[in-house]
Amino acid sequence: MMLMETNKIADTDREVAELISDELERQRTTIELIASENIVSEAVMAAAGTVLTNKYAEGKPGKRFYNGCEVVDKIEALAQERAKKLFNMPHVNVQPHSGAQANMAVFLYALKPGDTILGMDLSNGGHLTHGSPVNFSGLYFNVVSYGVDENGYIDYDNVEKMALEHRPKLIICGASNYPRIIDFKRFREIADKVGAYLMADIAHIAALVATGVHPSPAGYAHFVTTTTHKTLRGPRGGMIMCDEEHALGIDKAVFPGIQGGPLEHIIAAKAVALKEALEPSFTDYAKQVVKNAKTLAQTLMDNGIDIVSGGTDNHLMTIDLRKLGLTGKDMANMLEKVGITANKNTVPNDPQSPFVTSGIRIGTPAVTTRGFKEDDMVEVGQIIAEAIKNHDNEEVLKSLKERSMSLCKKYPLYPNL
Ligand code: DSN
Repeated sequence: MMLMETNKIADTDREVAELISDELERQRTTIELIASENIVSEAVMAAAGTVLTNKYAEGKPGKRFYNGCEVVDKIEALAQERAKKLFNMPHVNVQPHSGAQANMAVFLYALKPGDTILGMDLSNGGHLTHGSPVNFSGLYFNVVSYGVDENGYIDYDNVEKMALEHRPKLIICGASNYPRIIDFKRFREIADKVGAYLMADIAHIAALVATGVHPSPAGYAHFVTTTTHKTLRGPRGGMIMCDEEHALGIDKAVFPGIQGGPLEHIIAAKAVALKEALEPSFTDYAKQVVKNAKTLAQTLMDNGIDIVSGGTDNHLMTIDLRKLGLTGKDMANMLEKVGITANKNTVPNDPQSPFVTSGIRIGTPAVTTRGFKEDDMVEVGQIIAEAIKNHDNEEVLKSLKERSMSLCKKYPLYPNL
C-alpha cells in the first residue's frame, strides 16, 4: 500500500517520495524506544490518507457551517461513539488536532487569564501545557507546580498542601514522564477540598486506561484529555472527554474557541484506531507493553543502570545517568549509533539543563506493537547497558548495533508495504 502511495507521490514529487521511503527504512532498521511513539496499523495509515482531507466541516455532526457534511458526520459520530465506549465517558470531542490543543480547549473553557493552576512540573515529568513558563499555560495563568519526592513518586500530601495554600481553579494530573500509577481518586478528593476542577491528561497511558491496565480517571476527573497516537496507537491527534454538564462548553472551546475546520481524515483514522482498541487483542497488547517495560527496567537495573523510582508500573522509565557522570544528550546520540532511538530527558532535580539532561526516557509501546516479548526486552536492556558502559568504544558499539539489527530483522516492520 505504502509503496503504491509512494509511487503516486513520486509521479508528482520524487524528492518527497524518496524521503518517505528513507523514513520507512529508518523505522524498519531502528529499535524505537521513544515512549510517546507507536506504529499504527496499515488501516489507520490508509484512513488518514483519504479524500476526507478535502472536506471542510466546521461545527459538529448534525450542526455544521458547511454543506456536504452528511458522510463526515457519520464518520465523526462513529469516532465519538467508539471513544465513549472505550473510555466509559459520557461526552467526547474528537476534533482536537493534538494533545496540546485538547488541553488548551479545557483551559479556555474552565479558566480566565490569571487564574491559578496546579500542575506537575515539566522537569519532574509533567508536560509543557501543564504550566511551563514558555507555554501558553504558563504565560496566561498563575502556575503552581508539584513534583515528585526523593523516591520519584508523587507526594499526594504535598499536592494537597499546595492546593490548600494556593486555591487553584484547576488541578492537572497526568504526565509525560511518570512511571508510576496515578491516583485519580486522591487527586479528585484534593480538588474537591478546594473547589477546583480536575483535569487528567492521559495522553501517555491512554491504552493502559482503556484496557484497565491502569486505573481510569472516569468518574474522578471533570475533564480527561488525551492524544491518540501514543499508547493508543492511532493517528497524531487529540481528544477531550467530559460529563454532559461540560459538553457544550468544551465543544465551543474547541470550535470556534481555538480551532477551525476539523481534520476529518484524521478523525476517520481515529475511528479506525478506536475500533482496534475495542478488540480483546488490544488488552493483550496493553498488558504486554507493561510486562515489556518491567522486564526492560529490571534488566537495566540488574546491569547496574539506575532507573528513576526504581522501576515502572506503566510503559516507560527514565535512565538516571548522574552516577555515571554522563549526560542524556550524549547517551541518546550514542544509542542512535547502536540502532536504538530514545530521547534525552531531565531526571527529578536534574543538575543539567533541559537541552543536556542527566536522563534518557525509554518506553515499550512501539516495540511491543512490533512483536517484542520479554526475552527480547532482556536483549534490548543488555544492549543499552553495554552501550552506556562502552560509550567510547567504537568496536563494541558496532557489535551492539549488529545485535539491534538482528532484533529488527526478527520483527519486520510493515512487511507488506
Ligand atoms: N512530546 C510528547 C512526549 O514525548 O511525551 C508529549 O507531548
